[in-house]
Amino acid sequence: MCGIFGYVNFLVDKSRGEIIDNLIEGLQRLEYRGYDSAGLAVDGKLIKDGDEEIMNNIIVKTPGKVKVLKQKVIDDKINRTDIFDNHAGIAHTRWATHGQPKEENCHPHRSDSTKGEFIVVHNGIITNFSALRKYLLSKGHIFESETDTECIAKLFKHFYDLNLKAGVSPDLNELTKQVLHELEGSYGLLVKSYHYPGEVCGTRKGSPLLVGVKTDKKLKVDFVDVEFENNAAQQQQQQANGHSSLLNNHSTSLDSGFIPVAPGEQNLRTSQSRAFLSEDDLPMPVEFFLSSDPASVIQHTKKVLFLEDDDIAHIYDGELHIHRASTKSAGESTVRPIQTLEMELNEIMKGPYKHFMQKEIFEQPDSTFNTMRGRIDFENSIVTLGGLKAFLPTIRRCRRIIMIACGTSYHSCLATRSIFEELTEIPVSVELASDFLDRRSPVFRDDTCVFVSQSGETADSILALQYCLERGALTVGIVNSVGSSMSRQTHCGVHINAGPEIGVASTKAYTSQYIALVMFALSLSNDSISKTKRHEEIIKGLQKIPEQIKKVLNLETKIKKLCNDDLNDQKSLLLLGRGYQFATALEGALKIKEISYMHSEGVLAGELKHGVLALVDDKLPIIAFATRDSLFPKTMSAIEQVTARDGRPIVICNEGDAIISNDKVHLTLEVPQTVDCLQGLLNVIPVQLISYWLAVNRGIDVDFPRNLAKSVTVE
Ligand code: G6Q
Ligand code: GLU
Repeated sequence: MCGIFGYVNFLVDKSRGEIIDNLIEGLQRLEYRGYDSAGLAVDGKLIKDGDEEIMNNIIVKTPGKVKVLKQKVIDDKINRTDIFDNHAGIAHTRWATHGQPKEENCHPHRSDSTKGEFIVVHNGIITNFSALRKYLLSKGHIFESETDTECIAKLFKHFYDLNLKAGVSPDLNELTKQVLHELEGSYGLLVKSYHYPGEVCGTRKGSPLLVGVKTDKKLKVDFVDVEFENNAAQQQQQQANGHSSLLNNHSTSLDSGFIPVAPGEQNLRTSQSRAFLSEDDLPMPVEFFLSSDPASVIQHTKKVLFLEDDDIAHIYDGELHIHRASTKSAGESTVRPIQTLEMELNEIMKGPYKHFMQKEIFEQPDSTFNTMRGRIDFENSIVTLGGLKAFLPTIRRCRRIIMIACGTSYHSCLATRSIFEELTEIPVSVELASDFLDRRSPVFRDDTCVFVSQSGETADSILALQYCLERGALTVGIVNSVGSSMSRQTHCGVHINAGPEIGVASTKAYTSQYIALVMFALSLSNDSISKTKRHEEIIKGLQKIPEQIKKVLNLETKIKKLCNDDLNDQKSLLLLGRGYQFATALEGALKIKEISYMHSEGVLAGELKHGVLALVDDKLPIIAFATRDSLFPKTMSAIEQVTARDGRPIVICNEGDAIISNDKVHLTLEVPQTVDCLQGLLNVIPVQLISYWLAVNRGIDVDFPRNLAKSVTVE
């Protein structure tokens, strides 16, 4: 989990300063993905190396956030004025998996400390790195870091040298294929090398990567052909020699067993990249941006191409070529579309807010509206979800629905499970993706598996998705990020349209996922006459939600004071809820602990008496959700149990509800009333604000809480 960013200019003059600024700005927009270290690599100047002239590299890297890197670039007095009309720069913001955030572990990593022939940035985990490292050490490579990534850089040099020894000067794309053949695990990675000036290769497996394209002129076609390898002969040769991988073959016989790039491949520079030629079929000025997230390229271009797993994007001479690391299988797409992003730059700017999290909390009247826009006909009480329509009959016939997600997204499933079951009369189970996989839970062809994710890239959820696909189940994605792995790999689904969520603590995605799931349940049951009244009630309720959220947001001043006066110095906090509000309690507790680092626990009110009550005294702060629904009397009895032990709960109740004599309640936070199954959409807002203000009061960098990252692309 991290952000990678690359920038290539061709026939567009750029100074080194401008190139570095592009890389740093790109990293800043990716920082939410990982922020323990940052680094970049750009070209230096031509130096003599024996008879040869080579371009040396400038690598700047440092633990800390991108602003520390920015300062380091200034402190290191990197020359900004040299001009390049063709250049490839790469950059990285890290969330460490192997090796602490120390300078030597920061990316980029290099193949060797003398010349830095190959330079790599990587997102993900190489699971066989220990074996590769051992092998490469035995071949004389000297490691400079504790990371798994470094073995990738070393492998590039290793294979490059082996090819040269065999008399072949390999193409960067072919070399990348040889390296990928050795890697196990997940990666999004970029490589540059002075052997290939102005070129970059980017590839992915399990971690996101896309290419943004900026040209003055219109592209000739809005797709790029996939260049499949015609490697039958080479494969046969490999099989004959038993060359499956270095590690299977790491005896001394390696060098003799090594198969260099096939001679024909070295000059395989056919111009199949039709999109990038001008009218007269000559290359045109172009800039390419490689990134983990479209939000970081939007300020430059809206034209992007999302890479698939095993794609290798090879950029050189102003062209983008897509190759495959694996051989072609039947039915595989032969093109990658260049899409136009709908996102606007202001959606990823903080505007007047101090933090993205605050902005996203306050965006909820709009984001919830956008989730419903064009999908609900409020006048006739009809819900239409275009991405699901064709699949509804199959889903209605399914044996059960399994909702699978992690963290906040899991809570949105819990929050809507009951209304799903009530409306569809199909049994619904809700699973944490990691636990679901650990159990190897049985899944069948007549199951419908619903995957809920903001990023659409969460490794646990993607693995669970692959598991369900392999077992033939129908898969549905409820996803925010358009173009993400999950939205592409599921059979059908709904984009929640909440807009980019950048704060690590998920807020607006939760309320939009919640609404998308309710709309899903409504459309599954829209032909049921017995449910008509309930449908109408829920749809009327949904219509009012954006305005009601606005009202709840007015509680901010009261909440700020509560945090300042009463909660700031506390060590622990309980949240009590039952029925629909149990999910709200869990979500509130997650928000509070991840952002303010205060221990907090969501407790099912009915479970209080089975143990948790022992914690209650006159000091422990407790937040209880006591809005009106059928379980209200039971929630009240839980509150009585608390007050009888001198507890003074903070109660979230409906407007004007004098539910308990004032001296027993510490404070009430009143929210408008809505339909029972939607009440959680309003009740969660005060706890989002509590977590935000607790964190601000404690001086925590709200958008970048320690040890976390927005998109968890590692298992
Ligand atoms: C919560 C976090 C986190 C998130 C999960 C799942 O504030 O953002 O719990 O919900 O990591 O992420 P996705 O929704 O992107 O799959
Ligand atoms: N595994 C690599 C490391 O620890 C990459 C981590 C990341 O994705 O940021 O350096």
